[in-house]
Amino acid sequence: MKVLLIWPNNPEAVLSNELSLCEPLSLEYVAGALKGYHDVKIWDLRLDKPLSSLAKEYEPDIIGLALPFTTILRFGWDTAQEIKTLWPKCFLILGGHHPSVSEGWMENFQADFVIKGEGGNTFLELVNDIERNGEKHRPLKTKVLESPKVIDYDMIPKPNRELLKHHQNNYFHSIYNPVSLIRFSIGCPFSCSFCILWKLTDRKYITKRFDRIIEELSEIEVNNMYVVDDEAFINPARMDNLANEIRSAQIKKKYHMYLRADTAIKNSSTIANWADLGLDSVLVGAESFSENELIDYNKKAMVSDTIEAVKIFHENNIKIRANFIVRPDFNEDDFKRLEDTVHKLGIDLPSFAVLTPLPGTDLHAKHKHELIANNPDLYDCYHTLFPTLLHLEHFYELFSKLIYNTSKKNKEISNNSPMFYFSNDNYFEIMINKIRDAHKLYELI
Ligand code: B12
Ligand code: SF4
Repeated sequence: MKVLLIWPNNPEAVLSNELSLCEPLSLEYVAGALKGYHDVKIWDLRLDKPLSSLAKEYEPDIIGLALPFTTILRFGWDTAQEIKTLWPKCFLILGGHHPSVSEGWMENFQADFVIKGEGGNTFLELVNDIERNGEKHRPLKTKVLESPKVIDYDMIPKPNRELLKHHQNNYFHSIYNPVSLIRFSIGCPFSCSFCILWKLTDRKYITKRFDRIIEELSEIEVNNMYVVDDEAFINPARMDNLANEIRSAQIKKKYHMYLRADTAIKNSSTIANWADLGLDSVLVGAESFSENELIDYNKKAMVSDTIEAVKIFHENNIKIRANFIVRPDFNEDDFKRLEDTVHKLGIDLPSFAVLTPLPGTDLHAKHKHELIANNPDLYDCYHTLFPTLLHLEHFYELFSKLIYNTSKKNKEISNNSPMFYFSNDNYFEIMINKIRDAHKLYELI
């Protein structure tokens, strides 16, 4: 069967394609499961021609459309409509993070199937069934298929990165240009109230075999690796062994990874080992400088952990991006305090997320009836869905100033200390303006 996998574009995203544009690893995983059985093409609408041009030369049997974020839904609806118009006989199958965790706003799609969870194997079975049964396999209304939960990484076929090799130099993230994405593990044993990731594996930490990791790393040509594990260093002994394996395979790359501050301070020798291997920067969820807020988020960490972790990272020449939560009940003093503390800490790039009840989280379950808007566009952590203490316009003014004042601009930085994350000053300013004007979005609702 001819299978087309589509990654949609969100031209209005606050974190725009000019600031970060990553390879659709999810679709490479789905394509990996189909490899050798079906003829697959991946179409990245952020880089490739519009679907109307593709339709002139290509007639797929089945289309898989990714819905990776809640914020993509509005453009996802438009893309699904276009697919139905261009290829009316095609089977349309949806998958990705949003439909895996939520039914919210999904009724607007006229898809044949929705696959929840890790997609590859279930997608392959479905494509095989459609090949066998043809039109008879089309359900009268959208049918939802639930993939079995991952309990062992060996269940998941290797991603097929060959299909997007022609774009490999177009994908970048912050200072990592070009970049390639990889997973060493899935899952996290913690259970922060604002986070969904631990629920996807029922708090299990599921690891990929070393030989599979080495094989993938050896095949990837680009030097910069963005490791998209939920918490990469949960098992430090394993990470030390992995570092040794990568060293013996003589693979030399730079790594950007996610981890908790307390993991770093408890395992400073593992961090030093990875720094030696090429760990160049980390993203740490600092969240707050209030112990009570950390308890409220069920973070199971202390404020002092962040302070100590910054020292460990800097001793090892690892750049640190730390994320802080901006609460809707912030007053002017809270914004000022957060700005001052972030300056004092010496974080290379602070980033800020408005407390967001992402679909499927405990936070969402607890507060879903209190939200001030019912608009998927706003689930990007740059907008509030909770009522704010300050007037909305003032809240966004202070929020945009906080980001602006704490982020170094490229023009202020010498050549040997390149900018981290906001890789382009002009698009950074556009982003700041979008946040400052965000209060206007609520008038449209
Ligand atoms: C890397 C990443 C990014 C990258 C971009 C990724 C990309 N390729 O473009 C960057 C940094 C740019 C980014 C940005 C954002 N991100 Co992000 N990101 C991730 C992260 C860490 C990894 C994604 C990934 O590659 N996973 C690995 C793949 C293999 O897993 P998967 O996506 O779940 O795919 C599997 C299944 O879902 C399924 N599947 C997926 N697609 C399809 C399609 C079909 C047809 C089928 C059948 C199955 C299927 O099969 C796949 C393979 O098994 C995830 C967290 C996570 N652990 O997933 C957050 C995550 C997806 N991001 C999130 C968010 C909120 C955002 C932002 C909206 C907010 C922000 N402030 O950063 C922006 C949006 C940017 C934009 N322009 O629209 C949330 C999404 C929550 C939600 N409900 O929307 C997540 C889950 C993190 C979180 N906070 O919980 N992100
Ligand atoms: S925020 Fe980080 S530590 Fe907390 S549950 Fe999610 S992945 Fe784990």
